[in-house]
Amino acid sequence: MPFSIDSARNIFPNTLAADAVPATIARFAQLSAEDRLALIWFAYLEMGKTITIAAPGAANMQFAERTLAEIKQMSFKEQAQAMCDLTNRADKPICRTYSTWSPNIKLGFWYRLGEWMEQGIVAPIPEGYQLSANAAAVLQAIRELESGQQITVLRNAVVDMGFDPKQMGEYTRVAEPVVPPKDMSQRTQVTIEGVDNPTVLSYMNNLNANDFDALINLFVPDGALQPPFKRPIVGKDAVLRFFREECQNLKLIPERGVSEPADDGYTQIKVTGKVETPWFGAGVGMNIAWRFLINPDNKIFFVAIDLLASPKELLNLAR
Ligand code: 45D
Repeated sequence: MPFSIDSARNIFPNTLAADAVPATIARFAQLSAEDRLALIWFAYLEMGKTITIAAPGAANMQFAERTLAEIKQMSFKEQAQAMCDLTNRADKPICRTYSTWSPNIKLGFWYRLGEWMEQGIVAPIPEGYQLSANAAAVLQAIRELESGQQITVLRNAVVDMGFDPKQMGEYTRVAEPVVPPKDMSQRTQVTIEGVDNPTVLSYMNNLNANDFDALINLFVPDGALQPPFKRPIVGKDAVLRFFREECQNLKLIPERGVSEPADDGYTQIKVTGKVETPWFGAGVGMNIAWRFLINPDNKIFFVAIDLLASPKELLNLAR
């Protein structure tokens, strides 16, 4: 039977993803807006003691500047309301603007608000704010996650704010400019213990070089990529857009893998290793698996990227 995207999702079913992440996010979503804001504030302060977040570059910030300037003008009461509106996904102009932004612009916006809250320019979380019992339990659950899972929860909270884009009709997406691919002389080549498939190696090397045009040519036209905890993104156009909007300056550090024949002349390949985001650099190495399904012409039909449950999973190459 030929592979479908749906059947491809089940290759290497023993892969243990960090289910604590979606579970924590679901609990977080049940809390009141005030609790959610305060909880992220406390989590962010605590994480800041052990991991350093890089200041967003000007390219990330330029599109948020006008909205940030508006917020700066507001009274504390209006600022607190605007932050609650964003959290509540209210139908307000600021929430609609926010929804047009790529994840990195949203993260840069909150990074700046966080600085301003600390400096007293933006309404702080009230001193002595008491989290509800549920919120305190969610904060405790976040404390117990490993750092790669913590930043995933935080990123998700930020990405999910703003008005629901599905209810916005036509709108122009706003993302930071795409940087040119790395010069050939600057590129590095990965090696993967147990895997020498040239498509997989090119995938890693092109993504590390921000060479998204070369990268997308490794896929079949109706190929798909499934990011951690997401549905597959299907088709070259959509996958390329995702690379350009969300995948700049990642560092993929694959370590080992296994390759074996699948039905119809396809090859299934699982690779495990680390990924670093430009926001935290080498400070946070996320434990990742890539599960590739490669067609007989050596093109990528499907690849899933999983955030792993624990470092132990890096050694799990069972089929
Ligand atoms: O609400 O092979 C305050 C793909 C107040 C591509 C705040 C990939 C309250 C293919 C604290 C100020 C991408 C899938 C808020 C590989 C409040 C591929 C602020 C994987 C919100 C490998 C909070 C890539 C702030 C991966 C400022 C797995 C929070 C990338 C900032 C993962 C949080 C990247 C930040 C992750 C989180 C990045 C900056 C998880 C960044 C997370």
